Amino acid sequence: MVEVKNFAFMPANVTVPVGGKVTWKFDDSTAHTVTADDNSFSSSPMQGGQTFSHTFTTAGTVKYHCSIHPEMIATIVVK
Ligand SMILES: [Cu+2]
Repeated sequence: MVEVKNFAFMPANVTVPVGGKVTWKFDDSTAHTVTADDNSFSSSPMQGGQTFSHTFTTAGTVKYHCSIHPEMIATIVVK
């Protein structure tokens, strides 16, 4: 579970096994997205109280950001 709060992804670095699912819980006063840097997946703009999940099926390092606030960056390591 990654919390999206105060214009940040917390924790910013998460490791999951191949096939692992990550859920983001949005808890901020403005909308954010979870968008892979390579655009392999993206949520729509999510308001506080909503969640978004993605299952990672390929090993590797996935960098992602918020498309509304590109300074919000974080990483998922799949192994
Ligand atoms: Cu944002």
